[in-house]
Amino acid sequence: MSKIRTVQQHILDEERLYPGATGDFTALLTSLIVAAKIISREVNKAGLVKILGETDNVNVHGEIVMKLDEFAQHTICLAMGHSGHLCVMASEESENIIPIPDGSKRGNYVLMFDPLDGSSNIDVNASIGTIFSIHRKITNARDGSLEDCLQKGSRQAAAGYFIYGSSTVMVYTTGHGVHGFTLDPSLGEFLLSHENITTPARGKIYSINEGNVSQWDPGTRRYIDYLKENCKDHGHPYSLRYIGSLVADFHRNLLKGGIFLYPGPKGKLRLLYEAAPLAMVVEQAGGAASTGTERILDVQPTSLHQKVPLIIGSRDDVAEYNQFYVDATASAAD
Ligand code: AHM
Ligand code: MG
Repeated sequence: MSKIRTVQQHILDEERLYPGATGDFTALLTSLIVAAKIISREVNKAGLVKILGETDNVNVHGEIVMKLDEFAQHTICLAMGHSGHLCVMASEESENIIPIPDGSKRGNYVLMFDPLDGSSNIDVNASIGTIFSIHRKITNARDGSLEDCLQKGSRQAAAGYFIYGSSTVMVYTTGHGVHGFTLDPSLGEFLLSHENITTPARGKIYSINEGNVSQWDPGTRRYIDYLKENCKDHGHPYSLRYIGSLVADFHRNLLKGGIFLYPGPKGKLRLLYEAAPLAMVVEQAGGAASTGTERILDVQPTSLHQKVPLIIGSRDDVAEYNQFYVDATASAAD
């Protein structure tokens, strides 16, 4: 029989790896987990909204009902703003940095998050998720600033996501491997279900929105054609799997192996809330993440909502894509 471990026990054990750790980090993640449990509960009720008598934005009590992505944003801000461990937050759903409320204790960590990634999938019952990225404060003032948020992904103290799917799963890393926990709704606890996740060096899946083919650069076009036409090079055909919900596409490829692409020229996905945290997770699992020319974790953020091309997944697949991209760029220059 496998051991039963809660996520809190696991995080405490990880924190003990750092001499002089205060327990703040464990407390921070614990607050975030509470927020995710509340979001998970609401996500699970989403399909019942109309049946239970809610119309448009008003429920049976005449109260205004928030959209789920707004609800997720609000819940995380409420749970984390008063946790005492953060100096500033930033979210995909907020234009500017989110200060810690007046009167609340300040801490030494910075939280960046996408409260409900893939939220256009709510109505069709597909998996969606919350992505998070945690940095240490680098400025000296009591409150954190934009500078604290605009750090390279390689400096993240921790990163991960919650996926609200057939079950709710949390995946996180603090730089010592990647671990997954499944929420047992009857206990209200995340239990260790995926210890030390490693992603296959090469996969059999590619995930891309092929409807955008007319906007792709030549390298991406050639690479996708190659996966379809020259699959004999890999000894197996590649299958296309695309949900259109990054957390869900990423999670599947992490476990099974494969490559997810949202290519340039500008990309759609955000560096701070989507690309960097998932890049830390995938690298810790043995995979890779690039823009086509640069490691995602080395990209210096210049603004809060900066977008990047994101090529992420199995190590050899990402390396092969990078080669196609570089070769196509070089031949266009000739
Ligand atoms: P969101 O954060 O507003 O939900 O947008 C991001 C989502 C990702 O989850 C997903 O990978 C991507 O958008 C899908 O985009 P597209 O519909 O263009 O394929
Ligand atoms: Mg998103």
